Amino acid sequence: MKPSIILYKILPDDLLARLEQHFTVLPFNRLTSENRQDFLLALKQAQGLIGSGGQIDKSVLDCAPALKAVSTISVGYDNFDVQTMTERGIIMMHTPTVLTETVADTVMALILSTARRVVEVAEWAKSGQWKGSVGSELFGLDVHHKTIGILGMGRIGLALAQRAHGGFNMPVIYNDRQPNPEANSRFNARFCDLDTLLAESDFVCVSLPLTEQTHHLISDEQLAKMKPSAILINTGRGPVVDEAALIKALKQKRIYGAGLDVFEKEPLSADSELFRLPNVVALPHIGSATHETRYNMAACAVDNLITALTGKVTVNCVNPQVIK
Ligand code: 8YV
Repeated sequence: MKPSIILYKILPDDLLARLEQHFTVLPFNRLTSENRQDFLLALKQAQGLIGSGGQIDKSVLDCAPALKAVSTISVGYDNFDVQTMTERGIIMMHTPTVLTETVADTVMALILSTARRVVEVAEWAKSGQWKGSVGSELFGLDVHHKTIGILGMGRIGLALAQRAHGGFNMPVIYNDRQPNPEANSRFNARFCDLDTLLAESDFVCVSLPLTEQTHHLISDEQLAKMKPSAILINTGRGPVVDEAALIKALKQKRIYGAGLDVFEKEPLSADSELFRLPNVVALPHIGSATHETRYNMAACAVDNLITALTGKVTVNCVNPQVIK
């Protein structure tokens, strides 16, 4: 008999078929409060879990006595209780690498759209106000040759440094737990402490995962250290930035603007002030959302689950100590 797995995301037909070759698939399009009881019931027999979105915490894991592997269709795994999974010998897989370039493109899109006020000016033109050449009240800021400060020099940080250095002639500075020799040698990037990065950067780009250490890493004190002409970009995780502090800094024009793809609570409420501030570009968490990359992420997650339940895991495992 094939092992049972739960799928909580809609997959392209070919990927669903790939899963079905190996497993009996119990599908939930996505996890909602309405289907939670059915999901918890199905978990009793599931050996695998694959999807994205939803909180897989201890209360969920307690309902999953047969669970052996979890495969998230994302690089981030802050919504999983990995510690409990590790204690119980459950393998946690994720999808790094396949989305790196696409997310770095999204960061550049936010840098360009905030600095050059792309959304604001396009709306202005669309509303019929374009009667002659634009005046200085609609001018933006240059991007090329400005200093980019990257918080988190992982895969995405490196891909961003490549774009900024090679494409836009931007000096790159960065902060992380430790220096990244590849960033230094390939992009002449300079490792510095957080305070220096905040004080010197024209663009402060957050590319960090959410952990206890990164929660509200950017708050009042840090925003106060940024230049008034600087722009904050967050494509990592919303809670790394204290949103109330950011809104205050933006309203008081203590910083020039913000480009945000992630928020403390998603979906961001339509009432959020972030949607009303002209110096903010707020995207609905589209960092990896292209046809190609979302397909590649789903394919990677499917292969990850098949490997975790039927083969030998060598890559993409968050808690390799479980395998050893
Ligand atoms: C995903 C992400 O789009 O991979 C991540 O960690 O934040 C995004 O790429 C998101 O998790 C929805 O699948």
